[in-house]
Amino acid sequence: MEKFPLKTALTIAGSDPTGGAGLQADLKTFKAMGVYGLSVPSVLTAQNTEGVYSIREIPADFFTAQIDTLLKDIRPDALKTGMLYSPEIVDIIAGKIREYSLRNIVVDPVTVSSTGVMLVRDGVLDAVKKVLFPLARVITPNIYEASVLTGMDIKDDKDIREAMVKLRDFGSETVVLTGGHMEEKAVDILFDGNDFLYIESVKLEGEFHGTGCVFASVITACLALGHDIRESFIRAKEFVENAIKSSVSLGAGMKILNY
Ligand code: PXL
Repeated sequence: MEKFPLKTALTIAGSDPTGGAGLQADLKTFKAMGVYGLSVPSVLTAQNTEGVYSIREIPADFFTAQIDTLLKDIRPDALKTGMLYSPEIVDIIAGKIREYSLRNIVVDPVTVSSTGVMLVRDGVLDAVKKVLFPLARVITPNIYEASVLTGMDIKDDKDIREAMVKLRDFGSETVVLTGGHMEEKAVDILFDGNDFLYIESVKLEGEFHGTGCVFASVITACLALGHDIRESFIRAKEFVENAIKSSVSLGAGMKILNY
């Protein structure tokens, strides 16, 4: 019967049947963080630990019906977007964020799978940049996505800082850049418009599926719980590091984070 103080977070993302990434990973992460997970699939994938084999869109009218039906009833404390396959879906989400006055928006500009398959149609990243970034509290591009979004060739720390300033100029409150590497360290960086906060960890050997999704989901859950962005970032880094350390090989391909 308890309704409060349970916090809720909504993920709008692609379905990944392995549960390593996408909507299923987001839901698991919300649960692990003590937040109630809501979910609307934006696209379906046929995939296993070795790769993404096929993608099916959710028709725009049915996507809209899922969102409206849910949001007329429940207002989430935070919203994360992941794989969005068409520019049309991106526009619908931006409209619904305004219509329902949603807050604590985390935009993960998903572009390619960990196995190198394109997860978006042409024009999606541009649409995400133009209409979703200005509504976001946090955007979480990795280095590759940051290069595509800024048109920069990011080689060193100076480039990283320049790219993060450019990314924030697209309109989000903050930028978190994931997957940077310096010597033997894995580095994630938060830029809030004034300061850069670097968090380093030891680079762990292996190929892991879903690290970006889980990272952005922890941030989303933390925002739903009322933490500030800095605290949410620190917790996300720690959570993903631990989940990588206990990752498992369930299939023949990439390891899946376990938590
Ligand atoms: O990790 C990016 C990602 C996001 N969403 C879905 C995915 C993947 C990677 O494979 O399948 C549904």
